[in-house]
Amino acid sequence: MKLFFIYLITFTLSFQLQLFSAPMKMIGMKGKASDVSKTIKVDMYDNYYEPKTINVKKGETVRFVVENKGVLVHEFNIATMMMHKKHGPEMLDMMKMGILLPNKINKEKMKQMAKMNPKMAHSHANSVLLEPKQRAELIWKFTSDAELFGGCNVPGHLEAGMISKININ
Ligand SMILES: [Cu+2]
Repeated sequence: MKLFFIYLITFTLSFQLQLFSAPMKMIGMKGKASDVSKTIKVDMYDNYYEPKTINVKKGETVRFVVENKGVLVHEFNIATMMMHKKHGPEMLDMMKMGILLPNKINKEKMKQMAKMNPKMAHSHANSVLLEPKQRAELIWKFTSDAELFGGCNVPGHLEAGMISKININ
């Protein structure tokens, strides 16, 4: 009987996780390089982005060239405010496990932990996580009208003002 409840709880939890991943479609989708019609440069500092406002058109595929010009690890994550709030605790877990250090990402540890919990691999199509001086590209297709923000979910950064509004016209 006890075992049955454990199965039931596990099933319910995995079902809820699927529901949580549903909003991903609400924010758009990973874009194709061949569809890119605009490139936007995003510079990351401690703790803010340049630019603070990002203008895109609905249906447009944008290449974001993100560069970390600060001395801390930063993320550029495209999401709704609700998704940013949910993502924060995941980053805090990464910090507690020693994967995410203030100015460095422990990639070895990240690989080890990801074997047990894929979330720890921190690989999302809608975000990049960069060490100081690193640069990466993110191609995103904006297909929805959801209110989106580029945000950094490294603990404390979003609250400190590391957030840019994305206007979809
Ligand atoms: Cu940050």
